[in-house]
Amino acid sequence: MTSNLESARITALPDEAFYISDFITEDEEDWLLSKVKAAPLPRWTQLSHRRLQTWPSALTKSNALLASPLPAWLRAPIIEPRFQELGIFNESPHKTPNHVLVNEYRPGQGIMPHEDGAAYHPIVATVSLGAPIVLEFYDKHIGQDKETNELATNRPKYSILQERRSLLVTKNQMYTDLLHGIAETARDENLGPELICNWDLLRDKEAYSCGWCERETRTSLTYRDVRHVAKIGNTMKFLR
Ligand SMILES: O=C(O)CCC(=O)C(=O)O
Repeated sequence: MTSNLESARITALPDEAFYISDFITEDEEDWLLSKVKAAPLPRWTQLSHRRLQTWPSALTKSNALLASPLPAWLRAPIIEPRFQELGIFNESPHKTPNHVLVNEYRPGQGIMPHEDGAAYHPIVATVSLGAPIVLEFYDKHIGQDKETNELATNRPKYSILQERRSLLVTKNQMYTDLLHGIAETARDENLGPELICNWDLLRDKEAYSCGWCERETRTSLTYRDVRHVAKIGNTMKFLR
């Protein structure tokens, strides 16, 4: 694994995105997937196109996080020591992530283009498990393409291929100015250096030499720093 985030920069993208293809080992991946699987069923929220675990808890209506540590299996070895060594959350208010969404996508499933919003400091660090997937970024502004008359948001502006065991970090303009989503498809297509912005940073380009990749179940761990953390005692006082 690289010890220098700068060498992982996706230079084709605006400020800022980084991709590390071998962020965790195969054994760590197996262990993390076993931890995701071991979570009791009520931990999962079944959505129409994916299922989701929220750690340590969902945000309140006012977008605050009730103070509570992340479970040990989401901290080591990902945050401690790897994020710390790379300084990934050095500029965020708590200098460390305090919230993790675990998303599971079966073939054909995805997530509509969306933004993560102001509840979080503008940085997301995503560890991918189980299978590769393409994450797409779209302009926020819905405009009409003069040549095709298509809505501009229909076509992704940038595509990033996330291999299993990789880390993707997006921050600043990549976070604030673009929407991101994952297509609901059973196969990611047109894979190659023209479309995939992080092509040069991939671990195994050969695997995509046919230009497509059949989807398999892919799980993501998305680490963020919620700006507003409420101490439980203060919240109780407020409720009274
Ligand atoms: O699974 C992913 O990589 C993306 C997840 C995502 O967009 C989100 O949690 O907001």
